[in-house]
Amino acid sequence: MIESVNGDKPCVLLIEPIPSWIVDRARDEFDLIVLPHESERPAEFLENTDRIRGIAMPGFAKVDAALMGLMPNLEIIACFGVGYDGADVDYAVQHGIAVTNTPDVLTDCVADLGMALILATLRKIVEGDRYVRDGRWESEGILDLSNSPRGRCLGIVGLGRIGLELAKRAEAFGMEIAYHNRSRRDDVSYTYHASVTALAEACDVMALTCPGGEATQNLIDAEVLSALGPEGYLVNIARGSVVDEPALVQALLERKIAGAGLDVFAAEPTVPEALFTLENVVLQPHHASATIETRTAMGNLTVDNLLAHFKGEALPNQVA
Ligand code: 8YV
Repeated sequence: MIESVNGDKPCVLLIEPIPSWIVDRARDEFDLIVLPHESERPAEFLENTDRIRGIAMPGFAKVDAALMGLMPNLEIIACFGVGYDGADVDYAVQHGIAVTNTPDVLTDCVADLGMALILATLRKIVEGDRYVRDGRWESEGILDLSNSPRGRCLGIVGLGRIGLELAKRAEAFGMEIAYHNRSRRDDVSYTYHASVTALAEACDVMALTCPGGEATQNLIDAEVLSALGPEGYLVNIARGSVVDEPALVQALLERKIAGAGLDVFAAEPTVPEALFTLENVVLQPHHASATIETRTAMGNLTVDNLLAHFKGEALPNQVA
């Protein structure tokens, strides 16, 4: 929807979904153009693109060179999320457009959901819930036994802020921690593996907490999944793009891995239908940061970054 033109305030394109109360706050501060994610760009929008000086967007929304090219006066892209892989950062840098994100405020909630997915898959929590609701406990007796996280190795791909918090939670459940990063960290004592395949061979549960984007596209492929093996679980709270999704579906269908907990997918909100019938898969609708508290903090930080820019102040969270 194109809102009223208010010449006094900087014009900002806001790409949904962003919580309504954050949109309200943004409306107080900016002359807003609000568009749903992936919507057709209406003619009315195209007539107004030269007014746009800022964009507020979920980090995964596609803001490519073609879209930015329609906005000759664009100065800043404020991503609502820690990831900013949806924005063409190279184009932004070349054109002097600043890029910001919302780190830290979501770390705990994302790590919480990562741990929840580890527990949900290993302990068959969702499967058990379905078993009770379907009356199978009464008709078929006890559910198959589940697996304890205790003593199992969690292999973290991308030991950054979220990975470290996930490691802390997993340690509290008695898990050993190993990780893969581009280089070894000297501030942790966790076991380092120089490749994802070596990590997959060594761990029982592989959790993805690395950034999306070209550098990690299809990092987890058929070879890595086969190294994870029939007793291994995959948990993805990073980006769908990090996993070769057809290879993952095949590995799950053929029981080449034991199960998966997935919050993110290659073509959200479309999820491969083959996964819907699998008992050993727990699915979430990209919900890791989706608490009222965290999304509010993320939204406020997004607006704060835009405000700082338009006031000529240092940006709280500039990434490019
Ligand atoms: C959000 C995210 O789901 O931080 C990220 O990179 O993917 C998430 O926190 C998203 O940005 C909000 O829609």
